[in-house]
Amino acid sequence: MTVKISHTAQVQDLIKEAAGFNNEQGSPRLKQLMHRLISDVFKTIEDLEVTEDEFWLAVDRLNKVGAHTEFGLLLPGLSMEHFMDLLQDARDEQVGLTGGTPRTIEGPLYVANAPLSEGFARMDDASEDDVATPLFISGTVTNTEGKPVAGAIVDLWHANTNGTYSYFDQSQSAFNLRRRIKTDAQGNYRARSIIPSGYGVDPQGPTQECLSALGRHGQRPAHIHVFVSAPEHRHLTSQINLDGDQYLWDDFAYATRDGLVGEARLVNDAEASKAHGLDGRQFAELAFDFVLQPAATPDDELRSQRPRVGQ
Ligand code: MBD
Ligand code: FE
Repeated sequence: MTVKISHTAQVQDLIKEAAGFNNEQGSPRLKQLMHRLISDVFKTIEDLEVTEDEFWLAVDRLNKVGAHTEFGLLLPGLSMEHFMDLLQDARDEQVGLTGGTPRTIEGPLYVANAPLSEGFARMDDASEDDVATPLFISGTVTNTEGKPVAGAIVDLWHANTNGTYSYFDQSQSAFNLRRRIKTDAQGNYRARSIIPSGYGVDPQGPTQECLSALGRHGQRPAHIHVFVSAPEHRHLTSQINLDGDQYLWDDFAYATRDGLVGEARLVNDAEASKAHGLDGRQFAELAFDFVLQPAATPDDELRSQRPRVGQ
């Protein structure tokens, strides 16, 4: 019978010491979490006979992920951000909190404090007028009883035709394809934008290096992110994933969900095009409504405290 070194009293004491159990300073919560993490890593190393070379390779790769600011990208790729949603869904169901638009992951590319407008916003800076298909987005925010929610903030962000996001792609203008729109008295919001392309992980970066070593791609379907918030309603973090994309149900970040698929319907109608101020060319329409749950506590109205750009 082999004795597990990680289970000996000596190593158990060592883990407690390393996690700060032998002092009165610091954060009790961090100590609890770190104790568990160190224990699990030790078990993994011992059980799977992790070699010294593998251990230091992992350290090097984690350093690279951090140096490229890609932890917010790698972890959704390893399904962890989606798992947080699955956990919250299960907790909600246990207490009978159902209904409303499903949540799905925020992802790493939000920028806070996008320009705010009433009822309507044009989201694109016209820089892709020659190559992009104009997209008219519209919908209503209601509560779970079907009543319109006036004054809700619909905070939208999405990629350009290259699949890249302003701020992170410094070649784009500030807040391009990022807007906050307040719903009107009927709960309606409208936006003019462009059809985004799907997103792909930087093929040269450490996240794709890891995904490739797992035999996986780093592609997301074309999608539009959204936060919807309103007084007395529960904050919603979600996305509209566009129907017809080859990655719709093969998303490296596992964000597509039933109820979150939208159709950007192409319209070839010169009159309708001109009515939109276009020159008669093709455009697309996307109708998408959001249903908010009631907030049980004031905290429910707020998004997570995740550190974000721009706030
Ligand atoms: C994205 O655009 C995205 O939405 C997610 C979840 C991860 C990486 C890029
Ligand atoms: Fe995205």
